[in-house]
Amino acid sequence: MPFATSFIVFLFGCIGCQSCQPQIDVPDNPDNQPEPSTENVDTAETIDTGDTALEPPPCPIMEVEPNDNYDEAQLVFLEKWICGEYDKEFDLDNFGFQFPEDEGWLKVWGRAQSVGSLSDILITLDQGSNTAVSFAQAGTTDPMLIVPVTNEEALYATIYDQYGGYGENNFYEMMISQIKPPVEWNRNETDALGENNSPAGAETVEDGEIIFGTSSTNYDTDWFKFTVNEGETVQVTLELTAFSEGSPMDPIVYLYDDRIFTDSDAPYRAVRNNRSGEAGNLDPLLRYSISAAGDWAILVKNNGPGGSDFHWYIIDVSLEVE
Ligand SMILES: [Ca+2]
Ligand SMILES: [Ca+2]
Ligand SMILES: [Ca+2]
Ligand SMILES: [Ca+2]
Repeated sequence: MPFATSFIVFLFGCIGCQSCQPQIDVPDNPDNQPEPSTENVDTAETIDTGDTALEPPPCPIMEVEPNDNYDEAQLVFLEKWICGEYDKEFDLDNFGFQFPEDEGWLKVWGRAQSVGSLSDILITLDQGSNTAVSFAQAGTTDPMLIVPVTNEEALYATIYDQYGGYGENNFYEMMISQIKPPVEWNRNETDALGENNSPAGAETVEDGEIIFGTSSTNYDTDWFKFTVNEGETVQVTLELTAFSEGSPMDPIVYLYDDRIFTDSDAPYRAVRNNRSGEAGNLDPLLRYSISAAGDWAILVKNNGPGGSDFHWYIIDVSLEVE
């Protein structure tokens, strides 16, 4: 883990050093992907004293302005609270960091409403061509993103008040941390080249499969299929998990009968967008009873804007034969 090594060298090499110019090492750094600012980060309170009896300081990392674009992004560490404020209308606060392992899961969590701020905050996360945005979670306007990442390129988190509020009552706290995967699955979709982008390319699914997929572009469609035999009745249950576990995706799921394989305009038989009965949960649960023999198709796509490797979902497929 070359980055981890350099990170430690950087961390300890900089303690007490006022002239350090921390840089994120961006491989093949393209011109449109500037490195974070060389502004000094206040490391005074980021040193682990090993004294666990004391309450941790309320804010180990204070925002350093100017940080209004990626050129000026403030280099920050994972697992530390970052605190900042909006001192002008539409103040953009950018923070740059590197993921410490080859790949894993990242959580970016912002707090404003829940800590008494007047701001309604929004967080965007960028890495190379991947972009995600979070406006809110169920039950709070405070955003959270949980996404799979790699360490191939620098990551940037931008946090701002979506209505441009500013002043002493407009502040926020943000934590960026490495976490374990929020969900479990037992297979992946096959979509590197858009193989499943049409009913003709639908992937066969079986009862009990939990498929991990991404809505990798604005136009990505993920098709799956299964067969109902003559004389069978099948209780179909399709449970999507994405938004409720921090994905920026708003999944929608459709069920089609075998007409879709010969007629792209064939109507769907069922569709679900949100979880009925759970206000604010965008993850659908579709139940449908089938007694018509033949091939059936499932379509999963993003019902919201955008698409990237950050826009992940799992679909838990239950096909119960009665
Ligand atoms: Ca600010
Ligand atoms: Ca700023
Ligand atoms: Ca896909
Ligand atoms: Ca696809």
